[in-house]
Amino acid sequence: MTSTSPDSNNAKLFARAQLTTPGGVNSPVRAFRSVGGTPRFIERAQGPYFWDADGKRYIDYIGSWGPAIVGHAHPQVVQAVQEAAARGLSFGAPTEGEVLMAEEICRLVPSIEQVRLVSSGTEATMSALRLARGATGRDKIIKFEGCYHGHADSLLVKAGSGLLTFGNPTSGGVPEDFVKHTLVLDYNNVEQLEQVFAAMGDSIACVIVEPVAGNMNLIKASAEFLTAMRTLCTKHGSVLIFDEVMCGFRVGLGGAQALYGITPDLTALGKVIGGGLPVAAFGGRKELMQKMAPIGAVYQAGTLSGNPVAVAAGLTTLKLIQEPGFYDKLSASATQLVTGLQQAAQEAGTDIPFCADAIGGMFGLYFDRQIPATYAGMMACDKTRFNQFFHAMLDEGVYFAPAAFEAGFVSIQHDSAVIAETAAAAKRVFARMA
Ligand code: KE4
Repeated sequence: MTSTSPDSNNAKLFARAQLTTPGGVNSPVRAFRSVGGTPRFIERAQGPYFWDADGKRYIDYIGSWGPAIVGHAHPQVVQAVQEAAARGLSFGAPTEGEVLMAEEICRLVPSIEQVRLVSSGTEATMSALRLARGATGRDKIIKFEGCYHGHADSLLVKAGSGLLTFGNPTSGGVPEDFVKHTLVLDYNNVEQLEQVFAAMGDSIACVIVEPVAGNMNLIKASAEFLTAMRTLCTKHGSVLIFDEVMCGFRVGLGGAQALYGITPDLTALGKVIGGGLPVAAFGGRKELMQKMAPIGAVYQAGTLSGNPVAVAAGLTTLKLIQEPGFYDKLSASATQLVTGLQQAAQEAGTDIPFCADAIGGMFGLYFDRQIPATYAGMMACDKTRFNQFFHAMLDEGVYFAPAAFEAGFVSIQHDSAVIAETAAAAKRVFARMA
């Protein structure tokens, strides 16, 4: 019996799950619909590994899509959660932990003078957008094709037919009216951004961007692109929102804004700050944040916002990532991985176009001859080859993101032996793909 044969536990669980949950999953990407096949139901995880319902071990390069940066089930994180849980799970009243978390975020991300904790990245970006609109009194927002900011209605939108035409919904159930103020532009296209601001800059409430994009595979913003964005927002009184839900504390301790030296007006955070439990946040300039209820007119709320057990996991994770040399080691692992995979492709003697890239603890794999810098470039990568590679590596016990347009993640527990094991598996796989 393999992990996907009809009598496997994965297959049985997937069949059962689909009876009571749409697609059998609680988040679409988990359903393997982009790569095909049977999703693995994870039973437990430890360090860089997790085990599926059939007891097969995988080297995990998803890390819960970013949160597991210190490795799965880190003893200090687990202990903090156990101790917090023993004091009660949720109170619906303020706690000291939330103050400690807010102070830590403001200390580590200097552009954040005040912060509000929420329970998901979607809530963080949705609230930041509402604040930008409330603060400017403007409706129009700019996002970029390929960037994902969660599933708030006005962000589920694809580019309109022309440069200045507003977006069209990408999801059922989103009325045209909900996206008619959303402009979708091309990532890393400075000239286009300048044209739009020249035409309507004074009516733009905000620009929201992933400063390092991880939802169209890994694509890094050019410094010129982010600099132009900052200059134009300042000139026109628009709010610059950095969605660092994924790249925050992932590409470096201060996030992408520290790496690029660009100061946004608002930042959305998530994933790492919860260490695997539901903590996200939005924050920025105090004069903006002061507009939030209960002291301001922009409403936002959440029953479990700042949940004490989740905050305990996040605070412990934030402590661990500040250990000396943490990001040097994390970056070195990601670099060793992408180098090892490229060498594996070359040593296998395959002429399959393949390259890889990394920044901090996140990486991208591209079945193409060059690393893409745009959404169109990413879409030109060979998805069929990726899917073939994905499943062959899964059979080898290596679990990459189940979609060609997702980024991957290492943890501090992915040491050189784990990376070498991955590269050796890749060499066997590339040789079979040739
Ligand atoms: P959540 O609502 O899923 O916590 O966060 C939404 C979000 C916002 N901003 C960025 C930059 C994000 O990457 C995300 C969520 N990332 C995806 C990974 N592609 C989560 C995985 C999933 O949807 O299951």
